[in-house]
Amino acid sequence: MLAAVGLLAFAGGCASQARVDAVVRISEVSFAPHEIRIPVGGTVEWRFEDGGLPHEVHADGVFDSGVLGERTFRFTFDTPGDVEYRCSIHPYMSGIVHVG
Ligand SMILES: [Cu+2]
Repeated sequence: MLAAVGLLAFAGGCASQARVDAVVRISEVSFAPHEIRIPVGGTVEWRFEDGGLPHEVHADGVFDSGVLGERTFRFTFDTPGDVEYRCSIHPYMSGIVHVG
């Protein structure tokens, strides 16, 4: 019951935000988890938690977070398919979103 009340309070506080279907943490120069699956229309949130080290999450022609230090970036995927993305600053950082 207490948990339900807490969840309602959280949802109320974020009423203007899209629901987040998956979270990817950016730390130690990598994306975790590397691979995620979301429904069509789902939103992914990337959390930049690498001590202020800048990263830029980028998928060609789909989205680009811009260079960020400690912030979050969200993107909503409206098209089914697989979207591979990388960090523009560290090209060996990569991840994939399976949509649908
Ligand atoms: Cu990076």
